[in-house]
This record gives sequence, C-alpha cells and structure tokens, in this order.
Amino acid sequence: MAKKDLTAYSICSDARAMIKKAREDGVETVWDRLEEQEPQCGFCELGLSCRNCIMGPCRIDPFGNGPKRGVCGADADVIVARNFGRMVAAGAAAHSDHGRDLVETLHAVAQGQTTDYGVRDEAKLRRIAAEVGLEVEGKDVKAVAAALADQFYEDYGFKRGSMSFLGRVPAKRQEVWKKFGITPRGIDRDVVEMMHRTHMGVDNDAVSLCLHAARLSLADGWGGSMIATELSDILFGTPAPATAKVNLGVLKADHVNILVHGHSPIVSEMILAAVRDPGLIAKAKAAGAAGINLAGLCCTGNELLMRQGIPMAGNHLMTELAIVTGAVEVVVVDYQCIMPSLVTVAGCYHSRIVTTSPKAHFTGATHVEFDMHNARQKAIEVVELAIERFTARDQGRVDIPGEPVDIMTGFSNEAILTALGGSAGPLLDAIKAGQIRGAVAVVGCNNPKVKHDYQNSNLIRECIKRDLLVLVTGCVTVSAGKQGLLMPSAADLAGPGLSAVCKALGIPPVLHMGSCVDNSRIIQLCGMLANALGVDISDLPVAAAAPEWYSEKAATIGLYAVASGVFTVLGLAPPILGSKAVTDLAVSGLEGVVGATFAVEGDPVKAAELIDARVRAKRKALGLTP
Ligand code: BF8
Ligand code: SF4
Repeated sequence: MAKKDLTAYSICSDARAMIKKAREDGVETVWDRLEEQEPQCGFCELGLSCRNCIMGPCRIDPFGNGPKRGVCGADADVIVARNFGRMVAAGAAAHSDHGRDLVETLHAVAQGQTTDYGVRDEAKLRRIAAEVGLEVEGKDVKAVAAALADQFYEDYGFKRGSMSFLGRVPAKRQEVWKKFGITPRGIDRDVVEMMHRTHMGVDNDAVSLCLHAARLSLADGWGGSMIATELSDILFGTPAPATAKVNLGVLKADHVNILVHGHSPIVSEMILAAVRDPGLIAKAKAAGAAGINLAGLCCTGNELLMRQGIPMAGNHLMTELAIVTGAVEVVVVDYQCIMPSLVTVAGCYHSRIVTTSPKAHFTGATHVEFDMHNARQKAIEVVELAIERFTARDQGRVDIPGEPVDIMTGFSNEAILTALGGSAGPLLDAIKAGQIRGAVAVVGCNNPKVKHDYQNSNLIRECIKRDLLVLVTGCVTVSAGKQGLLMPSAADLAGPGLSAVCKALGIPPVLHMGSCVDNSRIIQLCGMLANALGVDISDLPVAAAAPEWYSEKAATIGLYAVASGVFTVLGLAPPILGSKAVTDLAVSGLEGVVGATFAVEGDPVKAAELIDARVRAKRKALGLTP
C-alpha cells in the first residue's frame, strides 16, 4: 500500500478521503501499483527500446557506452521516431474507431435497421451534409443520413483523395500541409501506413517518420475525431449551455448508483434512457432505494454532461476511488481509459463492472454486449442488474465524501456563437481590443506520476489571470469543475478584461467544450477565427496544454494541435528524449515546418509564462497590443 501523506496524491478532498478508505479497506489503487513499478525503465522512458521484431528486443545506451544500434542497425533517432509514430497511430486509431461506431449507427438509423437510435438534430444533419457537398434539398432525413454516413465511411479509406472536413482548414494551413506532404488522405490509410513504415526495414529516417505521424494525427483531428463529434451531435443533440454538478458527492447513499465510463455516447445515452424508465424506477423503489442515480466518469461522462447535464463523479484517477465509496452498484463501460483494475476494486465491494463492447472484454467483468439493434433492451438489463446489486450493498461500508460543486457546461461551437449573438465577431473584437488576449485549450488526462488535478487546475488559474480564455475538454473538465472554475463566478479570478467580458455575457472564463474527441470543436473554432481574420491558425494568439496527460490519444491530440499551428505545452515529456533529432524537431524544428512546436513544462506558472510569451508574440505580429 502506498504510504505517502494523502496530500501528496491529489489536491481534491474527495480523492484523499477515498485513498484513505482504500487503505483501510485493503484496496490497491493506481498509486500503489505505480510505486511497485518504480524505478520505471529508463530506456523505455527515453523511447530507446525497440521490440518491433524478434531479432530484438534492442535498446540503445543513452550515455554512449553501450550499443548505439539495434540488431537491424536502427539508431536512436529511428527507434525513437518509430516508437512515437506507433504511439500516435494508436491514439488516432482509438478516436477514429470510436468515430466509426457513430458512422455505423447513423447508417443503421438511415437504413431503418434500428429504432433505438434516431436523428435528434436534423438541422445539424442537413447543415453538415450540405457543408461536405451533399445534395440535401428535397431529401428526407433518412436519405440525407444515408448519404452522409456513406461519405464518412469513405473518409476512413482513401477513395476520394480528400477528407470531408478539410474545407474547414484555412487556405494558408492547407498550403503548409501540401508543401510538406502532410495533408491527411484517409483515416485508416494513414494509421495503417504508420504500422507499415515502422515495420523493420521500411521508413528509416526520423524526420520522414515524424512528418507522417503529423499527417496521421491530422487524419484524427480533422477526420475521425471530428466525425465522432459531429455525428454525436446529430444523433444525440448539439450541446447548449446548462448547469450540472461534479465530484464524488454526486453519488447518493439512498439511490441505486450507476456510473458510465468510457467514451462513446452510444452506450451511455441508452443507459440514461433506461434509468428514466418509470417501470425500472418503480423496481428500484421496490428494492428499497429512493430512486436510480446516474453519473459519469471520464469522456462518456463528458458526453452526457455536455448534452444532458448528467453529473460527473470524477476523472481518470477518480475511477477506482468512485467504487471505493461502496455506493456504486454498477460501472458500465465501453472502451478506452478503463483501468483493468476496476474489476478487482469492484470485487472488494458489491459492485459490478459491466462491459458492453465486443472490442473491450475485461476478465472478471459481466459482459452485456450492446449493438445498435438491441441497445435499449441491453440497457434495461444493466439497470436491472444494478437494482439487484443494490440489495447486496453493505450500507455500513458506504462513505460518500463531500458536497457536489456546480458547473456550467454545453459550450459547443454552435452554443458559443449563439452566446456571442450569432457570429465570432464579438469574440474577435474582444481579442483585438485586448480584453481577451487569447485562448488556451487546457485538455487531457490525469497521471499518477503527478499530483492529481494540481497542474490542470493551476495552469487554468494562471491563464485566466492573464486574460486568456480557457477551453477545456476530457478529464481536465473535472479538475476545473471541482475547483469552481466552470462557473460564471470564476470571472472574479480572471484578469480585468476577461472578467468583464464573462460578466457581460454571463459565462465562465473556462468553457467546457466536451470530451477528448471534441477537441475537434476547438480546432474548428481556431479555423473559423483564422478565416475571419484572413490568417493562418499559427498566426492566432492561441495555445494548447495537456498538463497531466497519460494516453496515446493525448499524444495524437497534441500532435494534431501542433500540426494545425497551435503551440502546445505538455506537462510530462513524451518518450522521445533519447533522440536529439526528434526532440529538437518537436521543441524547435517544427516551428519552421508547421509554425508551432511543443514545449514540456510541468510547473503551471512556468507553463503559463510560456503560453503568455507565445500569445504576446502572436498579438504583436497581428499589430495588436501585447
Ligand atoms: O479521451 S482525458 S484519461 S478519459 S485520454 Fe482518457 Fe485522458 Fe481522460 Fe477520455 Ni482523453
Ligand atoms: Fe531490434 Fe531493429 Fe528488431 Fe527493433 S526492429 S527489435 S531495433 S532488430
């Protein structure tokens, strides 16, 4: 068991209380396992180990005393670039395969193969279809949906030669991509090509590998992720501002508690429908509960929060701790970021982990497979299991820490434009006037290597102080929300310009824009602002940060942000430091290629200073006050 002082693990009181309870209950957590792993492999940390073939595994000595090349002759630069390329490919694959599930759902809706799902935002369906060049006049909703699904299917291959949403990319950015040969061609094609290039004996040039990594990341950001976002809005509704609650206090001791965890709204929306079913509520009451309570974790939680105002129980490092409350009957998961340990933690209580995707089985979990033809029925089965589990709950072991905090959510681009009176004009005016000096996307995960939520929330505080509007997605949403930063009252913590704008509009200085695939909303917004000013995205006073990132998906997001022209600060170094060539490219060389770079800075004040310097330089170049 981890024995450091509780304050070392998290800034959150609910997390600390549950880490303490986990110790008392004999439950192992992510922090215990991290300690057990330490010291972690230095070769791997630097990206210098390779097991791409069985002449290996090989490793390069970073100090130059041992091997300088793998058995095949690959040097440090090639090994690091190959490893990073595969990391980015895995991240793009995860987002984009999630996007594909939404394309399949839209297709099934269009073909009348499911009645469980439907088009909730027909206006957006028609708007997007027209935007990507489809004929919509005089066509009924199913015909438009069928055509759009077919068009998006093609984005996964390379038949059309150009992806649907590249029209959203400013012309100057498209020229940059063309010049360096990094215009994405097809989501699956570019991911598969990275696997090909990184096989032994294919692409053996670090720069070439890194440029392809950039191309495939763009296939995710402007492709797979963007499709996931837009189709989720079409199928489940485009988010609009609303208020909700966050932290473990959203669990209710007298209710059946169900948590949704994972990423796709396809499952979580059905669970939401089932928990609202009067027959199931009556069953829960008959079992002695006051009702059924649904809350979210991680990104599928963000999906339900953005569209339905469903409360958020926690982010990545809160997932085990939510079960430790002893009050959770069922955690329903689909895929991504679900620690396999959850099954073990659930086994220490009466809780069950329910897996739903044929792609994501967990040994020891209860598998209730969802597909688009049976989803409603399967959701009912899951809720019935939760009610049955409630009868097995030991109330003596229940401890729900703290009171929930209010948050404001729902800032899709459509909602932001509406709040601004219909166009980006007022936002641009505020930027030009220096009231809002720039915008920063603070996104990504938690990582047990750093104090939970500390870097995420403090970087946000530092940015808003400097009159930088902050946009959040993913697990940072919960970090910010728990600190009260997602409420209009947080305007008091912002600099005078940002504060005044927020107060005039009644919005928080930190806008919640969704899940991690919804980072596509942020790059789309950047594209809109650049187009309105007639400049490239790299000319805008904007930046991104992933202060506590852990996942391959976050690496992909960081790279598509940079390749789109957005300076990006990572709180933890990616495993590239073993190659001087790759590291130099990441932190300086890319400036001359895509007009933006990465920086690595774990200290939130210093990270904010780096971002501030970037914003200053960009404002100056645009002829604006710093
Ligand atoms: O896609 S922020 S820990 S939950 S990877 Fe995962 Fe990171 Fe959370 Fe969502 Ni994103
Ligand atoms: Fe070693 Fe080369 Fe095989 Fe990698 S690809 S394991 S460096 S021989």
